Amino acid sequence: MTFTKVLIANRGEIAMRILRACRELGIKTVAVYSEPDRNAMHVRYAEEAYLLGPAPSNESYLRADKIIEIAKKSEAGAIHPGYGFLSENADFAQACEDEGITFIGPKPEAIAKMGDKGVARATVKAAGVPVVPGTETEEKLSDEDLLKLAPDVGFPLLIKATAGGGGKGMRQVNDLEEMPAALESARRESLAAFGDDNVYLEKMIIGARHIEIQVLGDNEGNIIHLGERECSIQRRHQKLVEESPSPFINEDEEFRQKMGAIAVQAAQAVDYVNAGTIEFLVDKDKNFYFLEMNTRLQVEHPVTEYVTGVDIVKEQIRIARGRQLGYTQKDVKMNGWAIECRINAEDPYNNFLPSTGIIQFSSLPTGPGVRVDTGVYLGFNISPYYDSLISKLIVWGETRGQAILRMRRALEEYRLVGVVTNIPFHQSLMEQHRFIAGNFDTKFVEERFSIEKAEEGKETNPEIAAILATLVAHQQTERAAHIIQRGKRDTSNWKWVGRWERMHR
Ligand code: MV4
Repeated sequence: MTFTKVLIANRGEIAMRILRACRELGIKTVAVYSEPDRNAMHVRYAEEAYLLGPAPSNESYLRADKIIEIAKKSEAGAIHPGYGFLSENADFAQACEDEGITFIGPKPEAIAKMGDKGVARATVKAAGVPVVPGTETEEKLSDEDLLKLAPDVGFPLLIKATAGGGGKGMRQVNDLEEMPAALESARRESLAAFGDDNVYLEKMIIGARHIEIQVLGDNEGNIIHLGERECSIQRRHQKLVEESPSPFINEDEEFRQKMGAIAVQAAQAVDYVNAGTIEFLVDKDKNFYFLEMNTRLQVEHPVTEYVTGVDIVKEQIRIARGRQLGYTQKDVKMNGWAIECRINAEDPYNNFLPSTGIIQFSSLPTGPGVRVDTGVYLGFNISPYYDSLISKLIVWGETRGQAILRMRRALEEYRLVGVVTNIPFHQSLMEQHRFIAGNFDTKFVEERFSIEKAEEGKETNPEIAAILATLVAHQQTERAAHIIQRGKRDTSNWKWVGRWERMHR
């Protein structure tokens, strides 16, 4: 269990994040890399680095065998998988265990159970966690079974891949007639993506938000939650902006603790150890349903770190070393507001087409309440082989309004030449009244927001900055004076935005 050297089986900003935690803890580090990453930041930062192979992931960062061999050769006692790649691969976690290497993450059994969405649903439901009504079996269901069950589930419904997650192999079905074709294409997509064509049905929850709860568990069975993250700002299942708290939950501490306790129950159902995330769909009436559990460190973990003060990566290492959690539930307090913008190498004016190129100039935002997690630097070549995430810009403010103003300032300071980024998208979003008002669901970016329209509007609505500033000042006064009672504050605060929204409809 104890180790003094960690191999980081990842690249980019998350490899850097983990390396930095190790450095602060006095843990020695081993990096692995693919050919195009030979000069990457994580390779330079680690004390040792080993080549895995050519660019494609299945010849490099997915090579479980090589990674374990390098860990043994370099005498790394533990492997941190980061996110993506091998992070949710139960066989890899098992292989580490078999070789006497600590996998910094949950047990293989927990990864496997949560990886099968049918098993995950059944397991958490049995533990008292609300799941979306739908088919309720761990058995394989034939088309015939599904056609029979569909009317009971009710329309519209969603066909989901058992092996899926993140929307792959998912189909919306509005009536029975659409079922056969949708089943066929969902199965085909799932087979191609996961080598498994098993599917199940869920009633479709309309107009829901995506809110997730961060959990931490140690080897003694203690599990706590670190509050929620709002992740509804996404496009094609790619999250773009995350925040904590959620504007939908903000002042409702009772609801937060209720969701948190349920998330802990879901984690307990699989004897969860280390950091994980329970995803929920939350409707307007605050009904919430378990969607899936991510059994890994997530991209958006920094917003939780900012508001709770917990270093999640250090906690992961502490847990993996067999120590007790450094916090009990009552130690966890949420303070202020954090927002993360994912800075991607993609063109927001051209259907978010990925862009590539060499970073010719880079100047990062700094100053109070600003954190940038990045894995690239001047001269680095953004290649098409991996995801398009260049960096994460995270800000903290006392209130949501302060955080938005700070994000606007930080986005303005951010300079990157050589590759097209989605920074203009984030700038437009931070000025959008529905975003400012916290009035959005998972369909917002795809159906209600267009950067082109937002920018057209900008010329005619130059007062947005002034309105935001007024709003923030108004919030500060209210906070100081305690005029508005707890729980009511949020709605009242945003009446300014509502007024402005009506003016410009
Ligand atoms: C849903 C849903 C509505 N009703 N399930 C998308 C990816 C996968 N994690 C689950 N997803 C959804 N499942 C029911 N029963 C809507 C979505 C969904 C969604 C969920 C989270 C974040 C963004 C989303 C975008 C579209 C659809």
